[in-house]
Amino acid sequence: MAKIEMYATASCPYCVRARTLLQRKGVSYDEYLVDADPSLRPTMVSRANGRTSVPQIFIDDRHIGGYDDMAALDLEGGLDKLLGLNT
Ligand SMILES: N[C@@H](CCC(=O)N[C@@H](CS)C(=O)NCC(=O)O)C(=O)O
Repeated sequence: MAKIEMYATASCPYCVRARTLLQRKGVSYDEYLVDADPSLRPTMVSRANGRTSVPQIFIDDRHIGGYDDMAALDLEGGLDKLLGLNT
């Protein structure tokens, strides 16, 4: 099972979309809420190569990007492979 991490805020629309996509895939993920704990934000920005928007998503420590990046990867057929799904 891939290790999936998402930095997010509780209610941002792109975070909601990212949660929905990951839930639709049936995978579990660790979520770090940077609005609840702002001390997480510098780590997010560093790991995301300077990107400051939420969400920022990582699969097995590989930076995927935001929701749009993850959705594009899904459309290309690459997301399931990274998630370890056999479809
Ligand atoms: N294209 C990005 C857009 C993300 C985005 O605009 N997130 C907003 C919150 S919903 C944000 O973080 N805005 C503040 C910023 O860009 O620093 C994605 O798909 O994740």
